[in-house]
Amino acid sequence: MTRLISEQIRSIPEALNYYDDELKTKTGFNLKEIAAVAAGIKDEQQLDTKLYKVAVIPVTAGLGTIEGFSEAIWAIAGHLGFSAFITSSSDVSGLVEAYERKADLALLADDNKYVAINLITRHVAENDQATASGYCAALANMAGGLNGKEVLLIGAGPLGRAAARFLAKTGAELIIYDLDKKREILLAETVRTMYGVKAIEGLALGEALKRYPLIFDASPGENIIRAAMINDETMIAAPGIPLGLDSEALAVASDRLIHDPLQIGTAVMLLTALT
Ligand code: 2YJ
Repeated sequence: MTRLISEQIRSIPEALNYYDDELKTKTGFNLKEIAAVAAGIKDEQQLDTKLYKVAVIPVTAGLGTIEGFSEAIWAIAGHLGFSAFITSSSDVSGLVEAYERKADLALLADDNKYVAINLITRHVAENDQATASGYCAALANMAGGLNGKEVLLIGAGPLGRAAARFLAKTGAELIIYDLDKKREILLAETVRTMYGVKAIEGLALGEALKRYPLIFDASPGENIIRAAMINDETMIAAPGIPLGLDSEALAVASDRLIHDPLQIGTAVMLLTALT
């Protein structure tokens, strides 16, 4: 899993309203609405998020805290209406503080795992699953539904495997690509046998990109999607960090691209942990 860096997340708090507008234009739904769809919450208007206290706990384990990380996820929780605070201590003391201040939910991440924990019900929502389901909902809305459509899934790591499960549930047929051919074949087999959905493997990436305009990029590959491989029908859900599109491809697809480092995943985690 790629560790985020400050430059990727610094502007999140001030850009949340703008991001809502962008998501609404591209998918018809804002951040909270996409998260509600992904979390299976039918009537998002009825969900009074301000009743729930969210404690954001900085974690120093591994490579330490990332400047701006706690502030970014605190801002996302606040944007969804939650009563959020960042604990003044980190790690175990931060967890104690979360309980002492009667938090309902805790958000915390080390270098490998990012979770929302419902401190009352013990429900744990994990970032890969939440990100995959949120981006799947966003792509489905952008494309007017995925049932019976072919989706190219790039990346068969933890995020890609989670995405395959959510995409299969929409009724999409999958084309799986990974640099690691063993992982690619294994995921295609899983999709066919466990999810009962058509899945193709074995295509070259350039060929697959040219043939299939609906793309879920769950890979950490940089500049793997180039302008010559896509066109004005291409729609891309790209939770992978860094972004897979090079600058020319970005110019072609930016109006039909969903990509952010934390917002959709965090929003889905919070709403999922409530359910
Ligand atoms: O508390 C802190 O500031 C740090 N311990 C945060 C660590 C953040 N973790 C990561 O960047 C992981 N790779 C998970 C990110 C998930 C984004 N999809």
